Amino acid sequence: MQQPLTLVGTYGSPYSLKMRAVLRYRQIPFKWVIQGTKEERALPRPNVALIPAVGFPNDDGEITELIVDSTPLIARLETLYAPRSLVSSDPVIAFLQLLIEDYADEWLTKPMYHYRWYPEESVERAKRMLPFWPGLHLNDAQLKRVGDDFAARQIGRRALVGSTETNAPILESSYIRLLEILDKHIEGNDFLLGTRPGSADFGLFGQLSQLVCIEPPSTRLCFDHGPRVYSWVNRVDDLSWWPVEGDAGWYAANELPMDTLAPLLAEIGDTYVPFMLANKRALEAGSEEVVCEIRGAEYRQGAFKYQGTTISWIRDSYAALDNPSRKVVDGLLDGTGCEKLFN
Ligand SMILES: N[C@@H](CCC(=O)N[C@@H](CS)C(=O)NCC(=O)O)C(=O)O
Repeated sequence: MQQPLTLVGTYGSPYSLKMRAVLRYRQIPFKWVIQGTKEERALPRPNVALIPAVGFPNDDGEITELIVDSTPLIARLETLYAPRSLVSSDPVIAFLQLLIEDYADEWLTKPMYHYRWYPEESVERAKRMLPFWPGLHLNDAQLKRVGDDFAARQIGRRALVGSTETNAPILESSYIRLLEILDKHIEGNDFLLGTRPGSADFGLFGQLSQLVCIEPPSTRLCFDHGPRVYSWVNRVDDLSWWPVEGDAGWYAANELPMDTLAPLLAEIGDTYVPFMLANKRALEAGSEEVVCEIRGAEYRQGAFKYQGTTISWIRDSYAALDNPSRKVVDGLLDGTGCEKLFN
């Protein structure tokens, strides 16, 4: 029998739930370990202090190292397990998966963090929820101390992610537009790019697992602007039952439902793209601040090194497309704003 992987994460971590949903869908055996428990402390430290962290067992079933970062982890799983792959053999579809996944991981995470740590209602709720995940038996005094400390630390990081008073309308309207776009898409489709899920679905799922299910203000918005998204999120959490045959189930590029995908690409082109480009420019210029225009409004935040790396993944994957596939991708992205990533 295959030795199970170990997945360290927690319920309030979008990337952890993304990773857990991938493992469930792919029917890869794993053991879920909640961050901050004694079971987690018995494991080796991961290469970077982040969750999710995945432990790959050696031949004796021992976990000797834990590795972080969901996108490369998903790619590593592709090399280890064949069934129920997240990657289409069509390079066009594979490229779109990566682009949409990165939008979710690097942009949608901003509204996610914002709705958790900006509205007073969310903060009060988070303080009474997050500490119990690792410490179910905390008493009331411990709950207060842990909740207050955690909230103070996370609120202190808000500006790093872009959750500031001036950016608030940009992040909030971007989340609402995404709900409306996804709601229409889900009305006619099971997943983003096929009748089977790919990394785009799991990336969106991760952030939405928090936005639509945990924080009260963003949950209310979901029912006002995209009620189908709520059930879709419930579903993607565990797709172990979803039937998949071989490589079947991906849309061909010429049968993509562009009536609902074009608005999604345009939304990505309006938000993620100007931010990612400005961030890259800031990093190259050695500037600490990113300033860009998003749908006519000024957006500011600190430069972020990691997103300088993920934009390179997208560019490399675009550069690796064969000529006919690149032409198809160019046709799909033309006029959405996403093409600016490659100019
Ligand atoms: N790019 C990483 C991001 C992981 C990440 O940012 N994890 C957050 C929790 S969702 C974290 O561990 N933050 C460090 C902390 O809270 O101390 C991935 O895709 O896995």
